[in-house]
Amino acid sequence: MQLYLVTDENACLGRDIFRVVEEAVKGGVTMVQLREKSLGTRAFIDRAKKMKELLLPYNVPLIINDRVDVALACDADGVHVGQSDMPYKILRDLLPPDKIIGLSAETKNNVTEAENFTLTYLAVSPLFSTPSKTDTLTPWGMDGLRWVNAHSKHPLVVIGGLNDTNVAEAITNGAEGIAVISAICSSASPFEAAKYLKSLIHKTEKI
Ligand code: TZP
Ligand code: MG
Repeated sequence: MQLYLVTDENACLGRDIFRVVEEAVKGGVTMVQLREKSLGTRAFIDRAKKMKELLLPYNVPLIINDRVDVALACDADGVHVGQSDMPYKILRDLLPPDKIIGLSAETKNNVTEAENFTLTYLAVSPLFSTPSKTDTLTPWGMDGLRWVNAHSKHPLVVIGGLNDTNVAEAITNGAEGIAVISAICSSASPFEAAKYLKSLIHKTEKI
């Protein structure tokens, strides 16, 4: 989950979503979340199956946003849920135990409650405000990230406004994973963007 690409077809500048994802994976993306807010169930499953096939040879896990049924249907590697999606306890019962579960925390209460859960990662969401998702609560900011890091047992992913100017600071303040939409999907070269972000992550981890 070091460099975690979250898809948004609308952010891909008219390019084919599979091409964008494959370029990004070649550039160093380590996990992909298929996030589809307007596809019907059948189209979502078709796209998820195709994405899984694409990612398989690269050994990159596929996470499905929101929809446990879609994740089960395509045997994805896991599910990402937010605070208004399926509750953790039900999700845990529905998913095979080896599957990845990621949860977004938007408030301190969310973080405290998540201490009772077994998660693969907790997403600090949003780290910064972003045009890619506007129905969010107050951004955590770096101070908030430090607070979460001090109060959570889970590996942390940061999402919202991450780009080459702030990944290093996010890692220094406790992020294990950097999740992005626009910094890769809307880049002129998703390959180069991913490669550069990955190099910044590696450089920071060595310090
Ligand atoms: N959840 C919280 S912020 C966000 C999501 C899906 C959007 C992140 O997009 P970007 O373009 O990387 O800021
Ligand atoms: Mg959701």
